[in-house]
Amino acid sequence: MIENDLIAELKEAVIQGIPEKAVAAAERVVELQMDPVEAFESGLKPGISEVGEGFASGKLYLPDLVLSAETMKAAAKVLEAEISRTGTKRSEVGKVVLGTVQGDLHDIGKTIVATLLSSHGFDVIDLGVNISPDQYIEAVRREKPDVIGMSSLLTVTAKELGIVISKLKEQDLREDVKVIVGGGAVTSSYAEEIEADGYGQNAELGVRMTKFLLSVEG
Ligand code: B1M
Repeated sequence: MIENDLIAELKEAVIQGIPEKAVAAAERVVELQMDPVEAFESGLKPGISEVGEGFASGKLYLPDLVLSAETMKAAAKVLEAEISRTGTKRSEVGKVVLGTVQGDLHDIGKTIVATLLSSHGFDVIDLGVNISPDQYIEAVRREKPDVIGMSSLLTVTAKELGIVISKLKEQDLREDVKVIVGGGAVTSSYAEEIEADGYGQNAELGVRMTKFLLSVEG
């Protein structure tokens, strides 16, 4: 079946680090009107996970990781444009400030969460990567969001999530915003431990959690 072949091709392209191949497959996904989120989660993501495992076991090196990440980003851009194009066009249902925590430069997962939230009608302020607790606090004061979303991929940066929550409490801002956390370094039990309001194992579940916390239907 063409659809399964394309999913496999996306995965292979990321593993091999060939952006042209990944972009071509992503464009076919769009042409065939396949679900872009599904293509991201079932094609690109397992591809980059496999590369991550190769890196962890010493079979692959940092340049391999960089090349595969660039490949993934190139294809993700095509899918993200499609997610935005086909997204629900309606008045904003809530405001979300999003970022990857201090010390962490991984942005692929956070960006897909941002795209998906926007496509569901949320007003998303993407702060970027390496966001310090003070930057989150400033953004809460400035933007008055309903939700702060934080992503952490590194074990050493996961503690930053708790630090931001403590700072919110210190500054009497904790009651003003819901906090949702996600990323490879985070588990639901860790989210509970640091008293986040919600956890998203993937982008789709992150969006569902955001809607649930803000009582948004659909
Ligand atoms: Co990095 N890296 N990396 N890396 N890298 C990991 C995370 C690692 C697990 C790889 C490994 O060893 N197996 C490992 C961390 C180990 C650990 O701490 N336990 C690691 C390491 C060690 C490092 C460096 C230290 C390597 C070095 O320099 N020696 C370095 C650190 C740099 C830094 O951040 N300070 C580094 C660098 C890099 C690259 C720059 C090469 C590149 C990132 C490029 C970029 O993002 N622009 C990179 C990559 C690509 C990875 C892996 C292979 C893939 C990450 C990714 O994009 N995944 C990763 C291994 C892995 O994850 N399997 C690895 C795909 C993405 C869609 O998934 O981000 O989890 P994810 O997002 C998901 C969900 O988690 C969820 O939705 C998304 C969609 O499903 N989600 C949320 C994410 N955020 C959410 C927020 C929400 C809700 C859901 O609500 C707010």
